[in-house]
Amino acid sequence: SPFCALCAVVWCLIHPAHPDFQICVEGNIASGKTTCLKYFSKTSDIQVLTEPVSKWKNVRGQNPLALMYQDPARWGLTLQTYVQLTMLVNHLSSTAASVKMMERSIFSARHIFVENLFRSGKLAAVDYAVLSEWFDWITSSISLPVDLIVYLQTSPQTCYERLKQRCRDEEKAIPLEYLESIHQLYEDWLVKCSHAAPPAPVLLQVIPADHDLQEMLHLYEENRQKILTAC
Ligand code: DGT
Repeated sequence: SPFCALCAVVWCLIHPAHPDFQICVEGNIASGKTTCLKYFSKTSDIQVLTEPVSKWKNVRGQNPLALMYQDPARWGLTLQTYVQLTMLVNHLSSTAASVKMMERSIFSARHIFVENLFRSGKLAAVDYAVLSEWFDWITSSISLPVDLIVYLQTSPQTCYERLKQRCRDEEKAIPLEYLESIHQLYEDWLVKCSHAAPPAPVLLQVIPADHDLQEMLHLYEENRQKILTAC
């Protein structure tokens, strides 16, 4: 009856479809997350959400990503505020698929990138405090479940070479040391669990990701079954 159809629409609006299983793909800059997501996007019933990097390069005509690389002390807070918003949107986006796979997360934005800016002296203590307050409030007030983290573990040198090859304008000035710091923070966060706990309870799947494309596709194929079993 029309009444039931109306009820169904209202019910769907109040309870947007949540996937049963949420996966975040994590790893250093140019570790191959996009290739990994592209591979899994071919699996039926997995919805893939890529990192909203195009938004960071163009928000109402402004490019906060480029500004952050030019002058992190001035624009770090601006970029991180926007990254946090776009990540929150991705965490909350509903999907009809039973598995959602997203590139990075609000957690790595905070525990890797904000932390790195602060520890390298490029984020003022007050900016760090404000970003941390936002993050703590968001993650304690809103349910952002993550069931599995796929960590693409690379050497910073490999990422540096891939970065030079892809030649993105914003990333031209990234030195090897930057990738080394990001790598160290990822290892501390996900492998040693020493500076912040991963979102709990979460499964961790580490995939060695220094290999060439062909070998990586092979590894994804091998890991696909493990990941789908975990779901
Ligand atoms: P992939 O596929 O592993 O090569 O990864 P991409 O290039 O698709 O994405 P990724 O992780 O390299 O991020 C794009 C750019 O955005 C890169 O220059 C790093 C930067 N980025 C990502 N998240 C954050 C963040 O939270 N803060 C800062 N400062 N930069 C970020």
